[in-house]
Amino acid sequence: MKINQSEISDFNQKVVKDHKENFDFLANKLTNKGKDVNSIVDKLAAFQIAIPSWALGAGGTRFGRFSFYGEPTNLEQKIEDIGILHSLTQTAGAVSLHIPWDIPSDYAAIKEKATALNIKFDAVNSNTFQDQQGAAESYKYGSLSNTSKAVREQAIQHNLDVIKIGDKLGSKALTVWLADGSCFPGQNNFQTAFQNTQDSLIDIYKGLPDDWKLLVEYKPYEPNFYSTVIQDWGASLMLANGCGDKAYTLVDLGHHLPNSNIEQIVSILQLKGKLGGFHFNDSKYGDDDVTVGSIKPYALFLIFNELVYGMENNPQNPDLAWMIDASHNVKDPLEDLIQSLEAIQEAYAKALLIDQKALRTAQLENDVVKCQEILQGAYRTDVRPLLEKARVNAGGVISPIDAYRSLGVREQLIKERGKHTVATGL
Ligand SMILES: [Mn+2]
Repeated sequence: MKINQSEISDFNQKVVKDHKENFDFLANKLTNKGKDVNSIVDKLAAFQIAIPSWALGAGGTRFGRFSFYGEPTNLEQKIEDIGILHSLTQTAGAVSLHIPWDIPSDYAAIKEKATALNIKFDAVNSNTFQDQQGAAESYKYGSLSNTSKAVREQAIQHNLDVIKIGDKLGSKALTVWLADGSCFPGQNNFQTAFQNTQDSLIDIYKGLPDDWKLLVEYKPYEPNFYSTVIQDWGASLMLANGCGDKAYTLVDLGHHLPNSNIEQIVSILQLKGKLGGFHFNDSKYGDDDVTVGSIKPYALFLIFNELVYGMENNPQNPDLAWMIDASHNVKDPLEDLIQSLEAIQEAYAKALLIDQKALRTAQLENDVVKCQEILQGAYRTDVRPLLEKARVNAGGVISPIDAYRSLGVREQLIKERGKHTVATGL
C-alpha cells in the first residue's frame, strides 16, 4: 500500500486552521525572543532517522510474542511500511538492514523500490548472536571473541559478507553489536576475549571500503549476565581506536546501567570525534526498547542538548547514523514508530531552542540557577507546531497518528497481506 499526495492534502485540509493558529502563536513568541524560526523548521525537516528492518513487526520477549496482524513478510513489504511512515512524517527517510534476516533477493528491485519511496540505505547490521541454519560453527560461547579460531573466522567472514551486501545497496557503515560475554564468573578470560575481539574487528575493518565506517556498539549485560566483552563506551572506544580512523563508538540509549549520564558520554565522544551512531529507544529498568520519549523525555532532551552542541561545535566528529532501535510488544509497530519519530523531533526542537550564548555566560558566571532556567525554559516549550510545520513543508501530514488511523492503514495492510503474517526478526 502507498499513501498518495491527495490523501495527505485532504487530511491536512481538515486540521490546517488549528495548526496555523498554533504555529503563528509560537513563531511569534520565539521570534520575539530572537529565535530564527525558519532555520529551526528547516533543521527539523532535514533530520532523518533510519528505521531498522526488524522493527516493522511485533516484537516479543522470551515468554512469548503476540502478532500485530498484517505484518510485512518480506523485505519489499518492510520497505513499503517505511514508505508509509516516511510519507506521513517525512522523517523516516532511511532503512537499516539486519543481515541475514533481510538479505535482498533482487538488489535492483529493492533499490528501485526504496528510491521511489525516497528511502536511503543506512548502516547495515551483522548478526553473530544467533546460529544460522547449516552453519559449521556455533556462537553459543561467543563469536568474534571465541577461543576457537574457526568460530572467529566464521564470524569475521559473516561481517565481510554483510559489508558486501550493504555496498551493493549504497550503505556506508557496518554496525557490530556483539552478544559475546560470559554467564558465570571464571567462564571467560577477560583479556583473551577482549584481545580476540580486537583482532577480529581489525580483520573486518580491513575489508571496509574507504568511504565506510565501522560502528562498535556496546551493552553492559544481556544475553550474557555476568560479563559482556564490549560492556561500555570505554571498551568500544578502545576497540575503535585499535582499528583506525574509520571506526567509531555507537551509543544505544538502552545499553547503559541505570542512571548513567548518557549526555556526558555523547558529549565527550563528540569532542574526541569518535561518536559514529546513535540508537533511540527508552527504558525503565534495562534494555527495555520501548517507545522513544515514553519514560524519560527530559533525559532525551538533555542528550539532544549535547548532540546539538556537538553538531554545531565539533567538526572533528562525523555526521551520525541515527536509528530507532525499539521493539513493539503491545502496540501497532507503525504507530509506535510514529510516536518515536515524533519524540525524537520534539527533543531535537527543544534542544535547538536553548540559548547557547546565554547558557555559556551563565556557566562562566557560575550562575547555576540561571543555567537550569535556560535549559528548562526550552524544555517546557510546546514545540509541536514546529514539527507540524516541518512535516507540512516537506509534504507530510500535520498529525501522523490521526492520519494513520483515519486512512485506515493497518486495516488495508491486513486486507492486502492477511491477518496472521509474521515479520522476520526477534
Ligand atoms: Mn542498538
